[in-house]
Amino acid sequence: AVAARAGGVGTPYTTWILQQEMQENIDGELAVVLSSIGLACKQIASLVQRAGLAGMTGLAGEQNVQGEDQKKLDVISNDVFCNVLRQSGRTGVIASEEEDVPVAVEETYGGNYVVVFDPLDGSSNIDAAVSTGSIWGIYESDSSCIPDFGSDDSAKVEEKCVMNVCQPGSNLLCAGYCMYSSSTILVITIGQGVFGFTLDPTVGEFIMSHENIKVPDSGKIYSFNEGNYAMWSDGLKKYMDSLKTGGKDGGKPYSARYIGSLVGDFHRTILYGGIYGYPGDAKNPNGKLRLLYECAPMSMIAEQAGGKGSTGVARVLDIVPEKVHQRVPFFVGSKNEVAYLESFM
Ligand code: P6P
Repeated sequence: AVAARAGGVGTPYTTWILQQEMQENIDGELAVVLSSIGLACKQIASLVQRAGLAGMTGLAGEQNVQGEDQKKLDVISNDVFCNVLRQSGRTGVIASEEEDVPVAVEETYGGNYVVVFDPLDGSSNIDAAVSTGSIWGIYESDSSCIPDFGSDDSAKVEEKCVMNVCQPGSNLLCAGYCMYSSSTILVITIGQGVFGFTLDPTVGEFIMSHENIKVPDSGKIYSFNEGNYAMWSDGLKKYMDSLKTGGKDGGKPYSARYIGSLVGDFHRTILYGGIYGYPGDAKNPNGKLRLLYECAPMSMIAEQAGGKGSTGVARVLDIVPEKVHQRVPFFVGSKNEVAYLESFM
């Protein structure tokens, strides 16, 4: 008889979820949400792979709450995530980069899960077929924020939903991303290490390819948009200049790698080591990336893999969001590079 693998390389994502439930690392409700997210990622992977063919590149003619032109695939990917989460019957509130305000899923609302996500980050790269990704985080619903749909007016419902999603990243039960690149890789943590699953298109299932990912303690790669150098703080300029002459311990200068798509830059950083950063600058003191559905989930993954996620002066996971689309300066990757950066800030 083939012994049931204990969740090692080669394990299908669906099987891994069931194993986590059997080992009581997650409950049945969360297992359903994780499975639904896997479905959303497969659907988006299929759309992204065919974007140029199915006439889905180009703008959707609208702007999102960030004032960014929405690409057709942004809108479609958001619909995909919202639909699978609603249909999972286990999601109470969803907050998306593409939604102005969090959305209460009324038919099942009540003590279920809060899911925050960026359905297709880096979508400005779609027309050039550069890697993009979906990012998500899952929280326990805060029972004190559950609207009373019978008596609360829409403003009260919205207020309670915002309170429910504005939880510190340290509360995250799960964080993950799916990278749509030369291969489609779903990376996830439920608080017990980080696992990577590569989509096998011949089977239509994610298969574990990376067991217990660990970020190297150091890595001589930095990933910043140096076009913003002139607007950076003196401390950050000194840090970057140091990396170009070997960094804290000297030696070989660091290499620059910048895709301009968070999920691609992050995935390379946790596998190869080094640091990815999107600092604040004179024009945008809080940088560009959003705390709730980009920096916090990525920081949970980084920490679970032995790395660090920092604003330069604080641990990202300790920050309590005040607004759903709040931005923070973001530095993530090998603990030595991030700690060295913090010493300049
Ligand atoms: P810049 C993509 O638009 C994104 O949100 C992240 O995926 C990416 O890391 C960053 O912005 C790139 O920003 O200013 O370097 O083009």
